[in-house]
Amino acid sequence: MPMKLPFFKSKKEEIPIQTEELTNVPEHVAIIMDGNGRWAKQKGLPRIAGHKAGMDVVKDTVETAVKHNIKILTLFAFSTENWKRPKHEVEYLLRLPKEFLHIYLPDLIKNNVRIETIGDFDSLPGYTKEAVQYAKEKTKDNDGLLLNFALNYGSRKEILRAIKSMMEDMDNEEFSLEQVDEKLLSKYLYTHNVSDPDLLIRTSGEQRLSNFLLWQLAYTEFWFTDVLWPDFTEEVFVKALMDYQNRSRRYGGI
Ligand code: V07
Repeated sequence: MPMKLPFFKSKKEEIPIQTEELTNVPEHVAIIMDGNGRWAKQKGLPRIAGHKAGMDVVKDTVETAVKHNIKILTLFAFSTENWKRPKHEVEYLLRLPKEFLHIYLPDLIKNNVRIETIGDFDSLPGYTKEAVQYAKEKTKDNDGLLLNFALNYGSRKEILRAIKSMMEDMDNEEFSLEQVDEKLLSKYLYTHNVSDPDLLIRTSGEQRLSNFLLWQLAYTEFWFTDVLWPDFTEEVFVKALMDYQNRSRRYGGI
């Protein structure tokens, strides 16, 4: 008779990780990575410790996205409103792209990930621009996951910029007023080369858009969780993907 083994249950095993392939995975997932400051406060740490923890969760999230065959992942990393934060916090945040890439770029290249950004790139500090530009160039021919960072991004500014640029082109008689439609305006947005998100995730319990992708989210499914961004795990991500799968299954049944 075989000896009975002691029963172990690790914390990780309490929630089984989805190993079977998900069906109807969203092609494009956008995430508002909120709750880093609150996470740090709860632990009695400075806010920047939350941002650092959040950065490592970005890497895990990219791996989950690759694993489940998501094609585009757009992450809201720095908004045009974030400049209003204390100077030392802004500087810390804007050093994170370089730090992230220093640690993880080789892995991203191995995983066939292409890095892109949306937002006012030119107004970023040199140390941010140089690191990100280098990563964009290094990964430009990769055809796996498109990892799209919203950096110095604000949706109303994006739409205004698009309209101004479109009016300039109309002045130069590239097209007439009658030709201006949704499709044409879309071509002037930062997101001209990507499809609209299928799923938007926002962590940390807030249920607003905070000037993120206002035009592009017109038909997107929204998914909110109270989990703070540094606690966002594969389990939580897969739960969002499964809820998305169930929602679209219902629509399909009608
Ligand atoms: C930032 C970590 C995630 C939580 C939200 C705020 C703090 C990764 C990047 C990044 C950006 C561009 C890039 C490579 C990495 C990043 C900022 C903040 C400004 F090419 N995380 N992360 N950028 N946080």
